[in-house]
Amino acid sequence: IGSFFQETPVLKNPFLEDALLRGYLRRHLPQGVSREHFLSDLCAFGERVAIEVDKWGRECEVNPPRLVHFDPWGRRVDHIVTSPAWKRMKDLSAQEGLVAIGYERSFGEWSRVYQMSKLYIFSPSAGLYTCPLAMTDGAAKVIQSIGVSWPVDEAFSRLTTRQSERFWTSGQWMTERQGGSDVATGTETVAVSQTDGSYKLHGFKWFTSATDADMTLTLARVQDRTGATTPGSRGLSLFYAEVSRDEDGRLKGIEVQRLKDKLGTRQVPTAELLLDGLPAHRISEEGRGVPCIANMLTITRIHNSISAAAAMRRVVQLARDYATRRTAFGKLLRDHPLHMQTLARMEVETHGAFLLSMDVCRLLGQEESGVATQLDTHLLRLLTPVVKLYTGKQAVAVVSEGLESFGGQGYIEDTGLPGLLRDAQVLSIWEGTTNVLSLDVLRCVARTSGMVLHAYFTHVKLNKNAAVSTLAPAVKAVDGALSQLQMFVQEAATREPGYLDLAARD
Ligand code: MFK
Ligand code: FAD
Repeated sequence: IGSFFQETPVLKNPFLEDALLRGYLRRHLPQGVSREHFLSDLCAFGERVAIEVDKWGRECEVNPPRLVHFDPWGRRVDHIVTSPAWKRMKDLSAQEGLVAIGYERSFGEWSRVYQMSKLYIFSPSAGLYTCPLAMTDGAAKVIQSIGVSWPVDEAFSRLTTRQSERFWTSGQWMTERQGGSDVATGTETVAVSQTDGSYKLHGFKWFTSATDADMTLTLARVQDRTGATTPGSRGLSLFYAEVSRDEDGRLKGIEVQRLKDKLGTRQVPTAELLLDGLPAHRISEEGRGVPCIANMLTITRIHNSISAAAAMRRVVQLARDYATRRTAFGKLLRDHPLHMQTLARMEVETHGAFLLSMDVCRLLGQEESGVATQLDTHLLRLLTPVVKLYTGKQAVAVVSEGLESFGGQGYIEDTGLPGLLRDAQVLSIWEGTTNVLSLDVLRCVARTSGMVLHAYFTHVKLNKNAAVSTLAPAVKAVDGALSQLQMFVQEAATREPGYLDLAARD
């Protein structure tokens, strides 16, 4: 049986362990009482994540949601049964203000940086509860931007509350069978107006995530008196609907066809829904559904980027810890220059992803608190699709490399590591694929007659020195790893003539 058992990698307080996050906050946050509150809250939350929440996240993965179509007596109920850990994540999210902080704005223009720092710490341990939180945040943003009034005022207060018993999450039902990227052509769902001014929706939504949500925002085409609808984007309006049950326990106007069997994100219920007279309220002007839901896309894409950076950070943190515990060829992994070079490269990617994502959060906070310049607003518009598409791709590459740094154990399910890779793979697909986001970059360049690019180059010029000092630690880390590597190659060459030629060729 043998007597050796490998020490496992240990998750320590992800705030205290993250010199990059702490350094960023130290450099940017203005001095004052709130800064201390901000940092001590992050530290306490980091402790909670490491000790308590991480286990719940794992439970969400091993105890995924399931769909119960019928009750024991044959009545249709369509219950999505989720794990106790998933429900605990909901309560925790409210109590920790993971959506609320962005709307309370107690930290003025820094509120989004505060909120996203918490989500960054939370995300890799969250059992993907960050998915409903992203959509909840996006829905609150849409409601706020159209002006809060009946019937969505109550919804807004529930989406942004810290009281767990009142807290609601929202879905975002856009994708239909014909098109998830091209919703303008792909949306067949129709809205039939009712005498009281409300609507009933009829259609089929092909992907709806976190379908245990309390409400949703969704797109549909309003039918005129003859039953005709307007095709294309101009025919789409935005609707608000609550997910509720009648007195017999049946979902009102919804049938859950099935839950998707997915590569990853298994913690999240993702359903196919038949909308069969779902009661709804139109909340955009008729035909303005797409530009209205674009506010939601901005928020969810920023959340996506933070999740991507956080996944990279987590795998690097664990791999670094493991390198101090695992021995190969007579020394710890951390003493192998080649292994350190691999970790250094992952670290540099993570730095880049983090800094770009956090800067976009900073711009969002500035815009929302009314202190953004025109340049900042243009930058936010340009960088949102860029950061989402770039970090989505990076996360897959870095997490995959991260798994390899645990050797065979990186491939073993109950280490929790494979789940990180599965969940990273979706980051470039949902909320707009890479190509679709590239086209969004061109869209915003065209719509602003190039002003977004002008803003970008002005920003780069203004921040050249700041960028150099921010990147300095990363450059130093790479330099260190490279000189270690050089020593290693030289050592090998003395031991084995001819090795140098081979290494140079590589
Ligand atoms: C851990 C984090 C997790 C996050 C949660 C994940 C849960 C999963 C949720 C999902 O995946 S939800 C589904 C997400 N779906 C998408 O992201 C759709 C991808 N497709 C696009 O992004 C298309 O570009 C889009 C449907 C938005 C528009 O395509 P069109 O029909 O070709 O748009 P068009 O005609 O160029 O623009 C229509 C209007 O929208 C224009 O406004 P105007 O009419 O006023 O001129 C555009 O300017 C506006 N618009 C489009 N994209 C915009 C935008 N406005 C602001 N920002 C944008 N990004
Ligand atoms: P398509 O649009 O058919 O795209 C197929 C390929 O074509 C892609 O590679 C795309 O990049 C490329 N492509 C498309 N158009 C162009 C173009 N003009 N130029 C170049 N290339 C192009 N949707 C929701 O609405 N709500 C949800 O809650 C939700 N949850 C999801 C959960 C999961 C786990 C997944 C995987 C998806 C979820 N989606 C959800 C759907 C997701 O948003 C869509 O799958 C995504 O937007 C792509 O749409 P599609 O699947 O129709 O692919």
